[in-house]
Amino acid sequence: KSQFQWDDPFLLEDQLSEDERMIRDTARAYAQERLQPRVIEAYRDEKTDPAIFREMGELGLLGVTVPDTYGGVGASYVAYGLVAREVERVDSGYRSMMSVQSSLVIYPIFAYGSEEQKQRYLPKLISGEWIGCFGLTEPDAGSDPAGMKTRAIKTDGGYRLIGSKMWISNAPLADVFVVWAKSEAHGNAIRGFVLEKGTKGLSAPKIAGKLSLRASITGEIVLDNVEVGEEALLPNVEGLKGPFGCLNRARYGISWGALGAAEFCWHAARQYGLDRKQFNRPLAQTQLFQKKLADMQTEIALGLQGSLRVGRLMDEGRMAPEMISIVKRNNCGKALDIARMARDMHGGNGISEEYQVMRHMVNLETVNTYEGTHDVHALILGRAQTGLQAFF
Ligand code: TGC
Ligand code: FAD
Repeated sequence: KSQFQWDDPFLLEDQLSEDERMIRDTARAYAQERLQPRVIEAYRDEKTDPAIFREMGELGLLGVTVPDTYGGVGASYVAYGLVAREVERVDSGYRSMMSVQSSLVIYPIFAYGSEEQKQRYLPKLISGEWIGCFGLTEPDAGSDPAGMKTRAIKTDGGYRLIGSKMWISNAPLADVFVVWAKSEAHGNAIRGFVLEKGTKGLSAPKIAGKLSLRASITGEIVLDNVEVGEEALLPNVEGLKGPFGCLNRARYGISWGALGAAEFCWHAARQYGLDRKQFNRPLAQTQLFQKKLADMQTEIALGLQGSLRVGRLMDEGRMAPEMISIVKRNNCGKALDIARMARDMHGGNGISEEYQVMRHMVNLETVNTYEGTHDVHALILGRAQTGLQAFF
């Protein structure tokens, strides 16, 4: 009989290539040695350390799937997912910083940009010297980005951008802003623009008072008649498929990341149950406690296999966005359930910052909401199997 490995029930490790394991180990060592020691304070004081981008960049964690021509690592989407899992094992906010930079800023410039844009932006974004953000959501257009009001008006030699974006990760620290707007000159189609910090009329005030994702800074983007040249337009995409093409990658990464946070909570609950005695025996020796651990183990093991499969299909060029909706929705929802359960299993200690499970739980509320809420992904999957549109 083969040995059962409680923390890797389906032997995920065996399904990874040597390169993927190496990248994963680099991310794990960085996350545990450099991020874990600062997260409790960063979260408590709502501090985002910009040095993290450069640290990740030095290790190649920001351009995992980008070819080395632009400074990337040229590795697989599975490797990218493994990095997200390791970073989010520490904090969803740190993974958020990484996934916005990689999937939502580097990717659109790589996939839709001109050669000049790629040369100008990619090396500095991949090294972490420049920080990027992605502005799609607006105060009145969240789940329905087609309802955006931000517009680009044609000028001699360029565009004038008017509007505002809301809930934008990294924005107050950003050097580079990928912003989506309806362009009058393109029949009101949604187009992407790459803006630079310091451009007149562009500002990014911090959103204060967040009770979730506090280690990752979030802001608005205000576009008050921002004048840019033609070279700011992303030339090679038009319509919502532009931002959605980026979201596919970020959502996929989140499906791995959320399970990293869930694994932290599961392992913490198991250890707590082994260490803590009530009624003269370890909590882990009670049936209810063991049932909860079994549920956590099962959902995480199944979820990881799902993300691995979707990653392999992405690497083979066979991904359909609905596959990503399945793993983003399910893994985030399950991770949130697991974090809530782990919080409960820690009793009173579960609310203390020291035990960290409640921080993960509160973070996962955001992770379940951004990049398409749990219910929006249900509607995407409902439409795909019935052919019926239920959004409106
Ligand atoms: P719909 O009619 O479905 O599609 C419009 C056009 O887009 C194409 N498309 C896609 N292309 C590529 N990948 C996908 N996943 C795509 N989904 C749709 C589609 O083929 C069509 O193309 P074309 O050429 O025919 O025009 O559009 P809809 O308006 O009905 O969309 C509905 C809905 C609800 C699915 C969509 O709007 C949606 O996904 N809403 C959720 C919004 C969202 O996810 N926002 C995320 C903002 S960014 C963020 O949260 C970052 S947090 C990051 C962090 O900090 O980690
Ligand atoms: P709404 O769309 O108003 O949804 C509210 C509720 O209504 C949800 O439960 C939703 O599921 C439900 N709902 C909506 N439509 C329907 C429907 N048709 N049928 C049934 N139920 C429905 N955006 C960016 O562009 N860039 C970023 O970097 C970014 N970072 C973020 C960071 C944080 C910390 C947060 C909280 C958000 C971030 N977002 C970002 C925005 C995020 O993507 C949106 O919050 C999300 O898409 C939901 O939009 P909304 O908040 O407007 O909620």
